[in-house]
Amino acid sequence: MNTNPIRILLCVADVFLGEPNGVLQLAAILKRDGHEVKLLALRRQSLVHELKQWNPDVIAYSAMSPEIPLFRKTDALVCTWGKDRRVLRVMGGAHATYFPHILAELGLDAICMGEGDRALPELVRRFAGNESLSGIPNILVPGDDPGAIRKELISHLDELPFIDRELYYNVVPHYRVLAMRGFMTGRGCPYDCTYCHNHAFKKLFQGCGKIVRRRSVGHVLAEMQEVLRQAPYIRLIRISDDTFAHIIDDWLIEFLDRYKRDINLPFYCLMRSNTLTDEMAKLLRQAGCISIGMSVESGNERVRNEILRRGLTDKVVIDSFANARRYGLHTYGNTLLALPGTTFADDLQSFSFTKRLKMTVPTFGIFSPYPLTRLTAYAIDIGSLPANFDFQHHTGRESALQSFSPREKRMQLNLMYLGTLFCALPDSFLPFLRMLLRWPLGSLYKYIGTLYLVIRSGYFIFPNIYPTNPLKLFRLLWGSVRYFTAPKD
Ligand code: B12
Ligand code: SF4
Repeated sequence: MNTNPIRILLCVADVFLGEPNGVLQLAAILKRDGHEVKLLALRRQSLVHELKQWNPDVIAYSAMSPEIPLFRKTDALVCTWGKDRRVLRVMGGAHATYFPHILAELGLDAICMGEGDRALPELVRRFAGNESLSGIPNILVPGDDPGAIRKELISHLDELPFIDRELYYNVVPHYRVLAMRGFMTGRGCPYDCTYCHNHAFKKLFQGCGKIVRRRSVGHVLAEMQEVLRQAPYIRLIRISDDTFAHIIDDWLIEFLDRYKRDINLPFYCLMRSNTLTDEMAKLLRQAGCISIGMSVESGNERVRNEILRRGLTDKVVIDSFANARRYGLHTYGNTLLALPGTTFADDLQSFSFTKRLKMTVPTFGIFSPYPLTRLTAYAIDIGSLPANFDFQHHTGRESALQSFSPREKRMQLNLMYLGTLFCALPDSFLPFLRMLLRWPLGSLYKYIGTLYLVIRSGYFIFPNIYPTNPLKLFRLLWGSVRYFTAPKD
């Protein structure tokens, strides 16, 4: 127990229908050390009010790259408020991990590259004791070389306390009625898809221990049981790992077996086509799985494997969705549009391929470049992005690539909004879709498409989790539509 409690304000840009695991994990650890912690969602709550009323000692930002403009404004307010105070300003999360220049750019006291579970409490301890902040693994302070700092991974995830969900419900009390809770059974992903952060993470933390780690089955189930005791109305468990069941091993067999026995609730998890064999689909179904997330990303085999490095033939993808259907698993998955090295014709091919898969809820997204990923480097190499591309200012939804014309960018956005709906319609509607794509009605399509997506996912992917009270239901649905359609900062 700490004798000198510190007040830590954990700031995220926003929260959505799922627990923000990273910050809730950090909160639980900091509280275990005796500190006071609050979570603030900047797009929903007043920072100024919180600063004045609560007077925090540590302002801890958790940021993704597109959120940086919002954090820049936030930090300016914090600096003004804190100019005569002793305040520690630290940033962690994906952006600080892959873009450490943010430390100097914002003049922060420290940033955290990678996992903060040990780093942040140690930083806070040293701040409280007026000790030097240098030399903490994963922490970069002014003057440090990002390539030279000591790095570490948490090897035994069971040593971490369960995440502090209450902080999340303090921010969004109306989400408490949702009959679904999310859990992570491990960290890391064994694959290297070029658009995702995982390969960059592996490179940064190579030699620091195992990247793909599991909690023990008992630890995960104990957390589920504790949450269910407090919220016995839960009807669905969401397993939030990047890829849940990548191999049928002893851990998975034990987990599925004990889950069925001790929890026995329907669950949703994220999968990858190569792992959803007939045997895997059957095992998941027997344990209670009712829906899975399984993305396609490109309908063109060459793009999927050469540009995205997914290592998935068309046949593997088609078979995996057939396996899901055979065992009654509803599927939710994303297909990326506007990829570097492709044309708008490839986007249309991706749409047609996705439609053929008969996915329950297919979604479409526009490729967005993030720092340190191979796909961003490729986009720069082929001249689709300038070498000095500013990740922190690309907050818009349309493609950042200069290889697409403004008209193509508009059609890609229209396809993103209308794709889910038209996948459910017969092929005879396709000429109508092509016509709609050309019209400048993106704002209208955005609302129609998002509403359809939210309702369809609610019905098939996350069933029975919404409140029956019409007012509460409306609030939740409208909240989702607003989250997806809100202008980016
Ligand atoms: C769940 C999730 C979300 C959720 C919740 C986000 C959240 N706050 O947790 C939601 C749906 C809100 C979300 C949204 C988006 N996401 Co997201 N998301 C994820 C995902 C899949 C899991 C996050 C997670 O729970 N990880 C597990 C926990 C344990 O790790 P963690 O969150 O990284 O936290 C640890 C460390 O980072 C660190 N840490 C984190 N914060 C802080 C703060 C401090 C002060 C310190 C010291 C340490 C620290 O300590 C934590 C514990 O070890 C990650 C991929 C991944 N596996 O991480 C992508 C990821 C973070 N998302 C990403 C992106 C791009 C987005 C979107 C921008 C996508 C989009 N185009 O709309 C949006 C943001 C929308 C917006 N606000 O504008 C990227 C970020 C890339 C980047 N360079 O920023 C990732 C890495 C996926 C990817 N593409 O590779 N996301
Ligand atoms: S399988 Fe998913 S989580 Fe893993 S590297 Fe590929 S995109 Fe990222």
